[in-house]
Amino acid sequence: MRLKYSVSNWIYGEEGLESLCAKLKRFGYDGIELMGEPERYSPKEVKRLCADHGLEVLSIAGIYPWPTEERDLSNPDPKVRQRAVDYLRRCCDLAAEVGAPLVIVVPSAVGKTVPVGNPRDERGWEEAVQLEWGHAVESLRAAAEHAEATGVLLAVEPINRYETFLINTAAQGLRFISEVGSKAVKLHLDSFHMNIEESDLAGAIRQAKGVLANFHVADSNRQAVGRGHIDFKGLIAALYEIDYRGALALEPLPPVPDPYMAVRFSRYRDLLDIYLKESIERLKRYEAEVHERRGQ
Ligand code: LER
Ligand code: MN
Repeated sequence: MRLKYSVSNWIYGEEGLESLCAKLKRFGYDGIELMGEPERYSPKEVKRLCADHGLEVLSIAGIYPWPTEERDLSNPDPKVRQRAVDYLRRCCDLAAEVGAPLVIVVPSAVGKTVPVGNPRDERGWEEAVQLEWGHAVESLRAAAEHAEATGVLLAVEPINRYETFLINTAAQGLRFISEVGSKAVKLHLDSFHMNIEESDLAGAIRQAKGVLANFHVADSNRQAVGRGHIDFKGLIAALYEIDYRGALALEPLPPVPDPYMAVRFSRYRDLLDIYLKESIERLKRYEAEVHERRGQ
């Protein structure tokens, strides 16, 4: 078995799919992680462009920028949650139509570092976190019914404490998934966030055996693989150990605090190209070394 490599296209902001597909193929990627914007894409056109370039849509990246009244799965307001569940259902439809196996889910939203109401005391904080956790579990259960019906998985992404208050670690993600209790709900991990939150990155991967469905790659400083200090060879060895069958989706970003802001800056496009080229060269070399060592 060999890992598949893709790039999450939201990092390129408005860049069109045609030029992006050509670029990814040239760099040696197998596929694309498509931005979860169902109104923006014609599934037929996406499939045609990918087929023309010999690429697959390997995942859909749900987009949850805070503040939002549309995409917050844990929000205390039931109308906001309902719209977020509807959004996830539309993402599942998009995934099914373009042949992608999964949709990434961040409950609640990216950049929402305090629960709604911003409680200032310890008890108020605990209660608000528990409340939003429970709401997120219910929202995922509702979305999972549709995921199961469309044959798509939902992959929950823990992100670091500076981007969410709710799910930061693989262990929390696994607990959340078991509370949801649907076979369509799996785990997604991201090396950049893991480097901040996990004490043992390879150990977290091993803990997720059988549940890990997708994986984001950026180095410790969110730059190209090799420009920070993450041991990617060790991570690939752990992925081999758990017989991981998902993809490695590159998600490096320019040095700005809000990831969704970064994508509006066209001056970073060339830098991202360099990151993507460097990253795949290094990852494939590490994978070849792991492969050889395991005699596979
Ligand atoms: C945000 O930091 C991130 O890692 C994205 O993958 C959120 O879905
Ligand atoms: Mn990510």
